[in-house]
Amino acid sequence: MSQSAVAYSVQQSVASLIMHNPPVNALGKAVRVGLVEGIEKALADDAVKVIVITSDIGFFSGGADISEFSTGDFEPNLSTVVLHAIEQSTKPVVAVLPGPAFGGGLELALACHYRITHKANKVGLPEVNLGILPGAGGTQRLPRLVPVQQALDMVVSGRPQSVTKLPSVFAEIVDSVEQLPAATQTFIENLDLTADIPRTCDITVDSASFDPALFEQYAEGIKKQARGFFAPFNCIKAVQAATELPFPEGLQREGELFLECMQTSQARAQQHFFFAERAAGHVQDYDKSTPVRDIKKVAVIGAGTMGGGIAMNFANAGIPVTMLELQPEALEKGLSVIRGNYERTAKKGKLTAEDVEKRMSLLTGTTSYADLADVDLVIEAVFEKMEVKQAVFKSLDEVCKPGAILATNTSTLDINEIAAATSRPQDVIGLHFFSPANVMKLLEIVKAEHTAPEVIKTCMQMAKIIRKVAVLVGVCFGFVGNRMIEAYGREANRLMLEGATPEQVDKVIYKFGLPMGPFTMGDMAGLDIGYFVRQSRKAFIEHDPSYCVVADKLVEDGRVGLKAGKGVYLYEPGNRQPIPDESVLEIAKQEAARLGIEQRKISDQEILERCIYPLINEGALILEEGIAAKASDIDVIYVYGYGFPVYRGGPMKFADEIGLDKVLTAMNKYREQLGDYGEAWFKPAPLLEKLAQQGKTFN
Ligand code: 3H9
Repeated sequence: MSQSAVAYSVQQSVASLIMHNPPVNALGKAVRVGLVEGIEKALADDAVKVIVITSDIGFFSGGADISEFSTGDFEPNLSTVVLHAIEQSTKPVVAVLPGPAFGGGLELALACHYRITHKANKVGLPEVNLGILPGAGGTQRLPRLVPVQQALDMVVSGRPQSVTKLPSVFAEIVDSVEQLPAATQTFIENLDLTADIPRTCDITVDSASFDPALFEQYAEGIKKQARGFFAPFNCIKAVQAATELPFPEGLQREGELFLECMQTSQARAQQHFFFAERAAGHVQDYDKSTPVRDIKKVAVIGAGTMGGGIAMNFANAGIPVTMLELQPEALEKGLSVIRGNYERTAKKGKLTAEDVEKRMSLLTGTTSYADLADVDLVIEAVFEKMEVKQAVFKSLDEVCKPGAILATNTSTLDINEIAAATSRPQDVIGLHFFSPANVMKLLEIVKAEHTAPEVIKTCMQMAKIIRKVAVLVGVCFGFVGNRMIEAYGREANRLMLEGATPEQVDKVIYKFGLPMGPFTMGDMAGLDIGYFVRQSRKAFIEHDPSYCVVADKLVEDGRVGLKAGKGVYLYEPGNRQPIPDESVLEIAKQEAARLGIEQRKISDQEILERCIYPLINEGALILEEGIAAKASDIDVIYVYGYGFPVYRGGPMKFADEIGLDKVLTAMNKYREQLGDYGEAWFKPAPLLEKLAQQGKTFN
């Protein structure tokens, strides 16, 4: 018989409601029903004097069941029915938290009359990350228990807090989870059952305890970091309501603000993204029985920016890394850059001097391949040229022990060809880190034709250890992320030829929500990178004489971007602020005339559609080809690797939200409008056509 979601038992006048809904005790319908029934039973039983709500799994509760949101079935309502019944109980209710309480889980605890937990526990209200706000009284009860500023910080940032930072929330915080049962028993024995029951809703927020200007200032303060987001500002309004309105009205206001958020496409996008991120970890290429190899020692080939960043990930996770460079000076330089990085982090107070030394001690340098004989994983991060990479892999094949995983960090090259340079293609895989590799969360794991399932599984698990979000993809030029970005960069460049200014294009994209537009990004990365790729892919672009011609000219003039003080924009020494340059517009004008392209005023809407829709279209081709297993994987890659706004859910979710029929119509419109160019680049992917015609979505 399956265990019920809330087990009810009575022992020595204490009724226990034990939630059991693995993996995180989400407050789905069964749990909500179980809690209400439990409270009713306990109230009806004269033998019961005290009620305990707790859990028998690692979590107290991870909050409302997010997968139920799309069903619209909220009955019995968590806030107005379940938590109301708990708070209004005429018998004291004690929440005992053996593990974390998030979102609705913490709201449940706050509606109880007493809370007990242990020092190592954490709680939080992360709803803002789902595009909503705490909608079960969290914004009303928390400011009644902790200083208003602290409540605001928790609700608006969504960050979990150590329970030790919230002493006023808990009746008792014991040293360890093992002490909880005994501490609970003693606490209950000592309860004065004749005393008034302390209900959070009866507390009034002391208006003298905060500055009334706080809310406006807070909204102003988060304007930059929360740019484009809707929910954080509603979070502030909800907390403000707790300070201005009696509890019932405040709760009603919270409900209105919650609903307002829930109805936005941002909420749908962010909730999609929550599941997308987790779904990326569910892959078909292996199963539970697939073995995993130990990764206890790693080597990185190449101590440049990329190699150094990759190595730091492992040192940060306590895994020793050998860095190989053939030139001792390059090795020295690489190691000193890493030290400099750590020391800068320490200066900001995020690492101690001891941490720096510990991490540096895990990094050793070598100039000899022979020193890699005993490593479990090697990641190559050398110059992006097939012959160079193949030579490295040949050497690795000669020295590495059997079973060592041989990975390449290539961003464009064919991993099957690299694998063919070895006698063990089953051990070869792509680990495509994004720059700066020690910061960016994304890791594209690229399986080649012969990569063994256990190698894939080991790398997927290893990604978690080094705190990356891994997405498994297949081999093609640029894999998923860079293959799609090519379409976006190409279109930005073409728009400049047609008469848009770089500032206009960058502004449109920035307003859409990316951290910067394509021209600012290109200058920052270095225009020579794209130039080099174009040189090696002439066949791919030869049918389009307009392909990035302005960018090519700039690079040939030495204008390679920020590092040269000039690229598409100009830069003053030591300043990253782009300065528009008329001479670039002049080049665009001349090139347009040479190519017979008539310059015109281009609307912001056209710029947005022409940059984003071809990117989505490429995503559709990638799905059709099986390079990505699911649309949500592409979304994860774009949010974590390219700064696509999470409140749009990623490019494929964005397309779903606006409607695939609209994307298809626009693709066809530009295909017609742009003549040969349109024919070359705006042909809708068959999958887009099919789904649009069927009224379906990518996700
Ligand atoms: C809310 O409470 C609204 C209320 O204010 C108002 C309501 C009226 N629902 O992350 P993991 C699944 S909104 C459904 O890998 P971890 C997750 O998808 C909620 N499913 O584990 C995954 O499934 P799968 C506010 C959920 O240990 C599995 O559980 N709460 C939920 O690394 C394991 O998850 C939040 O925003 C859920 N609430 O991290 C907290 N939570 O195995 C959201 C998890 O099929 N959750 N799942 O892929 C989290 O932040 C993390 O999951 C948590 C555990 C920290 C709890």
